Amino acid sequence: MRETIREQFSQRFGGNGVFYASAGRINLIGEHTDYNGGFVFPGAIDKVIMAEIKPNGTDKVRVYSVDIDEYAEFGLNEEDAPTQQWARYIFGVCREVIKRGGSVKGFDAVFAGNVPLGAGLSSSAALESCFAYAMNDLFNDGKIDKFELAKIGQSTEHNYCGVNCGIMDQFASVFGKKDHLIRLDCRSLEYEYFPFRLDGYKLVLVDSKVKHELVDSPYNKRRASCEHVAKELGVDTLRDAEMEDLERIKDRISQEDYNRAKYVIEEKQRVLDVCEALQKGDYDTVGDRMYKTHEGMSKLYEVSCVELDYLNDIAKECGVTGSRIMGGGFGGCTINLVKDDLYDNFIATAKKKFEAKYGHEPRVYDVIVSDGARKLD
Ligand code: GAF
Repeated sequence: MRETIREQFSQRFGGNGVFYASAGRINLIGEHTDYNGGFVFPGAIDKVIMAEIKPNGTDKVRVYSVDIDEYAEFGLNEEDAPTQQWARYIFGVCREVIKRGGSVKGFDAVFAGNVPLGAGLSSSAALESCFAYAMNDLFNDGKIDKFELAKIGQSTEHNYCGVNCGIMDQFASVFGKKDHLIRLDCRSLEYEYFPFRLDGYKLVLVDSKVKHELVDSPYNKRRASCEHVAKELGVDTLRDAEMEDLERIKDRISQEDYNRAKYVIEEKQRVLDVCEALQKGDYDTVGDRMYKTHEGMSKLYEVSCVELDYLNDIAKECGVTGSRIMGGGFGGCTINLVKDDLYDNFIATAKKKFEAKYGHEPRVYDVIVSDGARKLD
């Protein structure tokens, strides 16, 4: 990847720039809890976006995406975002740095990546944090702290891409650390690194390669439901709600909103259970909570789809310790905790059965928990 970027950079812009990278993420548990002020348990992975960047002495940004084979350029004083979605992420990052009083000058960039798109591994957060990190290093003497870098990515999603996401993806991309998951309290942004080395188990992602259109922005609707229930309860976020509180207002809210809130309240506790179980090496409890999360995401939060439910059923049949849909939902991957000796059978069965039913094989990624945003030597 690096050679291709370098070749494209010197052909298009001449000379050499500095290399930066940032990573996609997994999340062991804690889905849709981030924007509810709850806990999440993600980590950065060994799938990255890499960029070569060089200041160009103008007020223009010129960028080429190797994977999409498209070029975009925009002025730093322009209000209008570029039309290409991928370029909007970079435009948004520049605007957000400037909005916070930081400095961005014109630059040339070429980037490429191997974070699968639309798989729920947060390629967009990887792109945002790669450029946020680079803007900080190149134009701000590294003075923007890592919390702010994550928030720059999150605000880019809110203000330039129409997704009212929480902080999890950008936080994991920026703070990711090799062989560690991050237990993040999304209300206070206090975090703790948990060593993550699986003994006798593998963590594998099975990508349905299905991406259901997010017509009407169901993600934002889920968030709105949660905020509505929190308001009815008189609390800031569902982090402050328990099941008894929800039961108390049951008659005042719709069944749908009740279900959404119930899922979030239960998920909050599951994250804490998994963190504790992981420290004890109690993989059965970790796995049990993963299956429960899947069920909640499917039946209560309704962000799964038939293909992912099917992958989850196959995992269960194959004796996989834990399996669940990962990320925002509506397609993408399941994350699976599998005993080493069951791995081959699980993968073969998942491929065969899924293809027989849906006409294509799912893609399989073994992931390694790795470092997040960084400058490369
Ligand atoms: C997406 C969002 F970007 C995250 O903030 C988070 O809400 C996640 O969905 C669900 O846990 O990845």
